[in-house]
Amino acid sequence: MITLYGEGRGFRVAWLLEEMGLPYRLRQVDLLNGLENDTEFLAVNPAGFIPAIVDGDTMMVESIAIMEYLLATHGPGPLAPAPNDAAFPAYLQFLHMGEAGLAGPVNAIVATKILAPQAEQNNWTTGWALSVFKSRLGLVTRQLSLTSYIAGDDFTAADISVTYALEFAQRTIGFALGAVERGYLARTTARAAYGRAMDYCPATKAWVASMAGTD
Ligand SMILES: N[C@@H](CCC(=O)N[C@@H](CS)C(=O)NCC(=O)O)C(=O)O
Repeated sequence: MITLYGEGRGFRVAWLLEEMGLPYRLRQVDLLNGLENDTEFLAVNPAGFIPAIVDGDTMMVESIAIMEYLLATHGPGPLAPAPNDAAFPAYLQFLHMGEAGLAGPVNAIVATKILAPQAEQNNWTTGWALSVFKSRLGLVTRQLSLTSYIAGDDFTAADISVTYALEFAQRTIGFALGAVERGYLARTTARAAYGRAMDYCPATKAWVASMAGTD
């Protein structure tokens, strides 16, 4: 049985596991209270960030890498186009861009908003991070004006990566998405596996509920 440590970006992993029908258990990790005493988790990821997984003898961090691992070892199935599929380049590009170009830069803004002294909250770096997010979002918009999903006409794991990033930007920095992205999120988040993952991730569910009406 796969153990998933932590929600946050662990939601991507839970959603993928639900899509793939793989059994797993969620082990909560509290990053803000008593992390230093959570020896079980720190043995898995001494760097102390989430998500992480344990699958037999395998321990991994980085949500996108975990998704690629799960698809390669327990799949791939329809969520990962094969290299000879015309959708493969866009799939790989947006699978990674969801974190590297979208959620990652937003993280810098969120951390600054939460942790930085008041006088340092609107600094050059957060402006730069926002401009990186917006420029990559332009590529998402261009693709979604051509196809229903981010790598073509079929839902793939890249949609899990990008959907998480767009919702993350909405919920954390109140980023106002355009009509194309909002229509896309309506399609991806209507999936039964998204709903099951949400039901299994209480912190994410509570967070979303607390945001209701603020999107
Ligand atoms: N690139 C990583 C980012 C992981 C990340 O930033 N996780 C956040 C929660 S979603 C976290 O643990 N932050 C605390 C820290 O980095 O120390 C991934 O995709 O898994």
